[in-house]
Amino acid sequence: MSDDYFPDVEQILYEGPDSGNPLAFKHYNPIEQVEGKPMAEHLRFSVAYWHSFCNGGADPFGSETRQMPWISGSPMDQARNKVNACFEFCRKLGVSFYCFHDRDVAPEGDSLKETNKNLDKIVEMLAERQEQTGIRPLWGTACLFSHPRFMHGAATSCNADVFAYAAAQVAKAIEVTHTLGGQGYVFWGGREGYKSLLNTDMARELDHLAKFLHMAVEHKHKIGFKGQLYIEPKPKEPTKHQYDFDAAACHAFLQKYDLDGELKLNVEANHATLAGHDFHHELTYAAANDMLGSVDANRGDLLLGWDTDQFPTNLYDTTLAMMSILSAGGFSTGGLNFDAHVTRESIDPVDLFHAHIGGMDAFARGLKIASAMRADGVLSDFVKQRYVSWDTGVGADIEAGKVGFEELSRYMLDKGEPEPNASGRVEMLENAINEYIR
Ligand code: XLS
Ligand code: NI
Ligand code: NI
Repeated sequence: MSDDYFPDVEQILYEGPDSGNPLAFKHYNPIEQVEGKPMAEHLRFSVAYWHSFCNGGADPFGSETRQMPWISGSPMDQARNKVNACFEFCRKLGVSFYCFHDRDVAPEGDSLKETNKNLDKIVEMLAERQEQTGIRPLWGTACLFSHPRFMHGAATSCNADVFAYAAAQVAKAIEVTHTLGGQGYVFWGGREGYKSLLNTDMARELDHLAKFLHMAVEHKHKIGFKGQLYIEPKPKEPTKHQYDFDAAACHAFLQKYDLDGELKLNVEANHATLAGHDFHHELTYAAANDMLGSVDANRGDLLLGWDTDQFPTNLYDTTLAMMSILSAGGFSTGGLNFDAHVTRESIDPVDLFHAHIGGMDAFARGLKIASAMRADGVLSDFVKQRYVSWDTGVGADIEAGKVGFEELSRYMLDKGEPEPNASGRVEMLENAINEYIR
């Protein structure tokens, strides 16, 4: 196994909270049992190929700042180098999953045929490295937003040929994900939205998007791919309005088009905040509707209105996220994918390790804190008690569908006034959480 790109970094190990070694885990101990399962199985960390091995630090105001040592030679040489970099990195970090777009792993050729050939060659190499290491895709996806052909969108393009091109590309991307033993496949609607309503037939575009997803479902079953399909909500950027706005909008769309049995949600922290929600809200909404599939673990900057894709470091957020995930029964096919890149001023390959170690430790602590709170029933006992009026009497009758407006009118006319309300105790609960975040 090659040791070419991170020669100064050894295997990252768990050294415990007292360790002063920046290249060690202080909290993430993959084999430590939490609620009857090793941490590694709870968290199912994944490295994002695009951010870690393709992102040179360019932003809308400036060019790349990082000279990544694997970016050298022809486009196909670079693709091969990236495979080596990815597997060396994941192996040393101790992460079993990676996520990729088709165009992150292999370059476009002059025709779709040539592009598919490039992809096949690199997929062969990925499969070999997977065989040697046991590392595999958490999910695959297709890049339907970078090339100028997708300027009006892909499945929602006004150009039917672009829809057809996107269909061919996604068919191939699902096949490749299947070949690599991927656990899932994600649809992020890169440019599925609009810049201006003045030139947009919204109803027609939404119908087309649904048709596209139905075709993908059909193809998935045809080739025998058992992985989970996900849709990834995001409200804006690059378009001013993305159709997959948030978890609720996606759920409504999937229900309207009878797709909710086939797709779940891949919830991203930074997309939640862009939608004006917090991460906890999006996770809770998804879980409440049995739609929580996987998570893109990152963080935005609340003072910047865009998808900064920073690494998660906020313990309050990771604790509440793990609360939602544990209450929903944990991940099955999904996991925590670091859809995040190091900042533009972090230019050394070792920074990738610091970033991931921090994110993994932040989620490990979130997991332990959430689990301790669950064991003590900190929030759940209070919430249960808060709804106690629904467990018997009129509340139970309403939930069981035994009464209507007529019965309830009679009941209240008799009684006169409802039972007095109890305090919501928000501050007490906030304090309780802080007692556990140590
Ligand atoms: C972009 C999305 C993207 C998806 C995969 O904002 O987060 O990275 O996760 O296409
Ligand atoms: Ni994402
Ligand atoms: Ni994003």
